Amino acid sequence: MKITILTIFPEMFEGPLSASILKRAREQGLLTFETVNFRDYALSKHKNVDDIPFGGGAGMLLKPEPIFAALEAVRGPKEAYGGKVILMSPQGAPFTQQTAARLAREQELIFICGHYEGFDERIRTLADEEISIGDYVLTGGELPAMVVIDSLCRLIPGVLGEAASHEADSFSDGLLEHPHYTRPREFRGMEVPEVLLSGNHEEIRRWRRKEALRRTWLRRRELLEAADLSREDQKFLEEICREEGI
Ligand code: 9D3
Repeated sequence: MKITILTIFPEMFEGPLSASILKRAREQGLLTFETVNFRDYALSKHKNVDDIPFGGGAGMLLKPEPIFAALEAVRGPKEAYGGKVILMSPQGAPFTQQTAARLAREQELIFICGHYEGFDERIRTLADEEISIGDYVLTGGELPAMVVIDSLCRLIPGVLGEAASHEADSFSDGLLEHPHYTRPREFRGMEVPEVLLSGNHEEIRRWRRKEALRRTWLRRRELLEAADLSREDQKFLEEICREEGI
């Protein structure tokens, strides 16, 4: 996959793209990144990328010309270019695992990141999609673009090992995960549940499923509405309600 990022802060991407999984994916040739500083495409002497709003009001808005020019330089003169353009914006569609899975199938993606401020409305015409990572205000679209890139990269075949890619399936059952334990068996008086040491795989499966349901019920009850629950799950939930005094 080729990822191009339009931003006036290309240095913000250097660290995240050069560590851990993303670093390895680049080294393996599974991903290529290019950052384009759209300030380089500003027309004015002072290289302004923003301006005051028509009609008045506080704050500045990103001007259309530098972003249009940068995108045209990236895509070349033709409209034949296949890369999907994603505008990072607080007004975008909420980002989910489903969005990540869909974007992970693309060959090329272009992210447009604003900083501090809003966009001139005409910039929206460049975008195939507009994405927000949640209802909180950040200083720019750069960290949100990194969040989207990080989550979709790990879904590209070959980026994660075999074991880790199976784990993607478990997210799709829509529940929070059961508790996990590693050695030692006892740590500062806290013991690993006996069932996990039993070697009884059916018992372990049942315990894990029930504890996944318990955690989801206690922390994210709304997820259970959408989950596909078996008769066994219903029985576990009744037990959980009794155990938790609900
Ligand atoms: C006063 C209006 N502001 C919106 C609440 C303007 C504004 C502030 C900050 C517009 C953009 C930004 C910077 N944020 C992003 O560009 C952004 C973002 C976010 O702040 N939260 C969640 N997802 C995203 S994606 C891009």
